[in-house]
Amino acid sequence: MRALWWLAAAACGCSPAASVETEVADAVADVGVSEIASTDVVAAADAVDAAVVAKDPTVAEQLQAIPAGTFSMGDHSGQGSEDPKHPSDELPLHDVTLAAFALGRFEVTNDRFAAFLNDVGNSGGIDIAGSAVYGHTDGALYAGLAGDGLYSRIAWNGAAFSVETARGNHPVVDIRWEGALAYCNWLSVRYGFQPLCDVKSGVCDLTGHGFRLPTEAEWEYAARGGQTAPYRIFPWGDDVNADGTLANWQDSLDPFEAGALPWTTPVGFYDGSTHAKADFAWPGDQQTYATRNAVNGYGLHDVSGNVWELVYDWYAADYYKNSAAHDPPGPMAGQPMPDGKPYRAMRGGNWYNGKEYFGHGRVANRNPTYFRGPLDPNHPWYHVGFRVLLK
Ligand SMILES: [Ca+2]
Ligand SMILES: [Ca+2]
Repeated sequence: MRALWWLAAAACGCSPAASVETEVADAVADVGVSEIASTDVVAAADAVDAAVVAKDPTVAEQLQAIPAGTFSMGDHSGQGSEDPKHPSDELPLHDVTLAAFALGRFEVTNDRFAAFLNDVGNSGGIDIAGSAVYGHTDGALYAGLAGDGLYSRIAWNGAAFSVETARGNHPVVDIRWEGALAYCNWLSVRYGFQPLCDVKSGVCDLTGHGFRLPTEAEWEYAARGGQTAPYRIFPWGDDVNADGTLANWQDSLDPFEAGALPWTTPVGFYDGSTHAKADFAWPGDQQTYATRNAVNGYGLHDVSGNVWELVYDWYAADYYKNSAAHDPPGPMAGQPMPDGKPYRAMRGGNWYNGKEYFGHGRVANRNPTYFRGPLDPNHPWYHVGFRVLLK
């Protein structure tokens, strides 16, 4: 992982400079909002990559430029009715046109989220109460911590946040949508942008330049990795991952399905490598584990499985009937779920459940956080994370 990271940084041809955050902001600001071109996003993403490498050489928000384009959003395989809890939410198919953006190649990790908490904690941006972190000014619950019963691997010792050994490169879980927004705002400020999201109101400026969560449309478009002729079921194609070596789904037999929960895999695990226990300290008995390469056509890892990925949108089952055709922002309000409350959407499936539904990991699959968040019958939120978007 480390070697690949440095190679990727070197390949971008950009040299980390002290003023690189300013350069990034300038690079993005120089292009018109409505006319932002994929090449400009590439330059911005590479520059941010370089800035991240310069500041945080161990782990970083590697960003992948996603070109502008049009695709047919929804269920192309006829499997969108498989989950009886929300059977028809992937139809009708509808064309969506998106401006270019950049998306994190990986789910946000425990190390990165702990770095965020330590940084904003040092500046008084958060409050800690029990085993939970709240925003200081917005009062929102951002994340749970170790000891809250929801299997966070980030701990607070009264002075600093730390991550349990061998869990740093696993995706963060037990976070909330508001915490993801706050993280994106932190990245925006860190790299020279204005924060895009008002955590309290839950509104993000979707046309502004900076970091935020992807919309459902941006997520699905990126998840497909350019596969539109024909459309495919999964980020890698139509292979149903019967041997479990393409993605971390429920009972996929990876070497992390033992020991302490959550049974996440390190981000980027399914890259075609044969991994060694000695390198990962996994709890399973296997000395080696051969993965297949599940990186999608745009270079995104773990799009299917590992952790659910929160998106910006409210969840509404009928949204596809009246979605905007260009850069749809999602419904104005969430559809009330059985408890009467609206919920945000999430994508990509997870390690914990949905075995009968391909881990909920089809690229078209939609899911409200209702079922896997607070209303999960067992352990809410321990399978929910996110990845960031830069636009
Ligand atoms: Ca698994
Ligand atoms: Ca995922």
